[in-house]
Amino acid sequence: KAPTPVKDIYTPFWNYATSVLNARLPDLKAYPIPDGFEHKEAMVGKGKRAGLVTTDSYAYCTPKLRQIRTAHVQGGTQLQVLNFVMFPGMQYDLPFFGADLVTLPGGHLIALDMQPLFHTDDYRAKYSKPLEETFKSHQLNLPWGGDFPEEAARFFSPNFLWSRPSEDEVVETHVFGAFKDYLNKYLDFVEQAEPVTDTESLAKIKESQIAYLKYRAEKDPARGMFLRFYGEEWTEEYIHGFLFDLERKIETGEYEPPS
Ligand code: DBV
Repeated sequence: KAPTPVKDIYTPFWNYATSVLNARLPDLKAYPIPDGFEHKEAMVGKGKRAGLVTTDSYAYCTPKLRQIRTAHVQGGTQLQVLNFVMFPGMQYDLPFFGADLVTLPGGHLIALDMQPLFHTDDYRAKYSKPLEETFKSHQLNLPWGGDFPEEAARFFSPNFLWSRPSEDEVVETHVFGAFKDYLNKYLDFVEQAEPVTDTESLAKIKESQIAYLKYRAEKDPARGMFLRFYGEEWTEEYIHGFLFDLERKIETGEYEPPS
C-alpha cells in the first residue's frame, strides 16, 4: 500500500514570503549559503516510520537587512518546520523578524514576533505600539501557548504570538493570516528605517544584536533534531555558519559593524 501523502503545510507560507520580499524589497540580492547547506537530506526512523527528512535553506539580503534567511524542514507526519528570521544591519535600530512554525506529531507550535533590541518606552512606542492592534486581533484566534522558557522572555516583544494549535486548519487560516500581517508590518518598518549615526547608539545596537544571536545559536531548540538527523559536524556548522552567523561574519571580516 502506498503511504498516505502528507500535507505540506509551510510551502505556501514561504512562497508568499518570497513573493512579498521580491515585490517590496527592490534591492533584494542573494545571500551566500555555505556549500553543502542549501539542501540536506537523510533517512530517519525505522520500519514503517522510516522516512526522508529534507532541510532546504534560502537566504537574501538588502542594504538594510544584513541577512534574510529560512530553513524549511520537511519530514512528513513526524515533522515540518519553517524557521524564518530577518536580521537587520547594525546601523538600524530595527527589531528582528522571527517566525518559528513547527509541526510535530502532537500538534503545532507557533512563534511569531518582531523581537526587540531594547525594552524602553521609546522603543516600544516606535516598534510595538504600531503592531498592537494586529497582535490583539490575531491573539483571539491564537491564544497563548503556555509553558515557555523563562530566559527567552527578554528577547520577545509585547506582540509575541505564541500558540499551540492542534488543527492543521488553524495553521492554514489564522496562522497564515498573522504571518502575512507581521511580515508586511515588518517591511513597513524596514521601509521607514533611517540609519543611526551616533556612536553610543551604534554600540548599544551591536551589543544587543550579538546577545540575541548568541542566545539563539546556543539555545536553538532545533539542535537536538538536527543532531539526530544529520550529525554533529553538519549541525554545528549549520547553526554557526548559516542560521545564526553574525559572530562568524564579524570574526572573518565579512560583516563590519558600523561604529
Ligand atoms: N527553531 C529555531 C530554528 C529551528 C527551530 C533555527 C530550523 O530557532 C525549530 C529550525 N523550534 C524548532 C523545533 C522546535 C522548536 C520549539 C524543531 C521543537 C523542539 C522540540 O519540541 O523538541 C521559539 N521554538 C520552540 C520552542 C520555543 C521556540 C519557545 C519550544 C521549545 C522549548 O520549550 O524550549 N523561537 C524560539 C525561541 C526564540 C525564537 C526560543 C527566540 C529567543 O525566535
